Amino acid sequence: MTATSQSTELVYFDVNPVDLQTIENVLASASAEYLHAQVPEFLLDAPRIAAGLPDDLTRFVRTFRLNETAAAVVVRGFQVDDSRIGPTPPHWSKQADPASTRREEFFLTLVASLLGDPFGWSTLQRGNLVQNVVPIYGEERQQSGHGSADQLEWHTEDGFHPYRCDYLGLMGMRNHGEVPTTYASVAKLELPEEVMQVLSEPRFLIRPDDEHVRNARADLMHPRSTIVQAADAPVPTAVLFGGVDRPYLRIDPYFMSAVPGDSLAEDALELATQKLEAGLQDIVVRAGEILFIDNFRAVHGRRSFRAAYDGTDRWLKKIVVSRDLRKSREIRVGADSRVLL
Ligand SMILES: O=C(O)CCC(=O)C(=O)O
Ligand SMILES: [Fe+2]
Repeated sequence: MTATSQSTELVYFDVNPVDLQTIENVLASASAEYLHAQVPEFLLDAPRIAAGLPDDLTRFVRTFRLNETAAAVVVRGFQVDDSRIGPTPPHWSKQADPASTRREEFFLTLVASLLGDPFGWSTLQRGNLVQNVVPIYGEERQQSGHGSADQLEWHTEDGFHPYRCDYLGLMGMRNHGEVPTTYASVAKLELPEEVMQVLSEPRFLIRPDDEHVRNARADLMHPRSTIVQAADAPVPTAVLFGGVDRPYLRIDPYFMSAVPGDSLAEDALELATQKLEAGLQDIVVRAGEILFIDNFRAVHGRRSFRAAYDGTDRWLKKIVVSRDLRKSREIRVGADSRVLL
């Protein structure tokens, strides 16, 4: 069963009990055959395994990909056992027992593989394809998935980079406090023709966020990293691109400016920011739910919250997906590598 909302372009898919059993069977056989969701053999076989998922689920996700019928979708109904997944890790690298969320990661990765190729960044969580979004002590005010006290300002994921993801998946492990993810579709961007025109021209600079930059600068193996280049000398880009009737967007106001001296571009960016801000809505990703965001058609962020660091904090698993991994070949060590340098 699905429920659609035209105005927000957010569509829900509710997994029914029969389909849930089908999913459990698929995950049980995947668990028997593969060590975890990041081993190359599993990723290679993912399309075949995903073919065993319920037809209405695969059709729903494939329609999202091909027809761009929504800017975000939520798949809900999958169950996560709060006691079995273990405590919320105090740090992304410190999950007490990585195997405790193996089942959940298989499901997230399988559904993601219906959208394209999952990949990672060497500068984010050491290239992991499935990441932990958890609040980290001392990072409360960071603009990253590890902040809490400050809201995470809405953004295009890795908007500074030409090889940013087409889709971003967030799966709830635990979210007792119902801390919302924020979301706005590009459809909210109704602005006068001349403003849209300015936004469609390469008159804007987007810089990488601190986490990417810190790790890129520390990586002495790749001194000419595209991330360091984007930090030191960002190349002007357009906010809007793609179909003129239904454009895509690339925007991250917190790390962004108009090209210095271009006051028209500055005004246009301000107007676009206001429109998206006004259209921002909350989506609570609860345990077992997966929110997929079309990173070309929507922005997302997170509301602020108070972290307790007692093992019960909000915990999401995150995955990023490319429709065509080949285009990033110049910054991967091999054709078969899924990690962008
Ligand atoms: O925590 C969230 O809901 C969103 C986090 C986020 O934007 C990210 O990790 O890229
Ligand atoms: Fe994000």
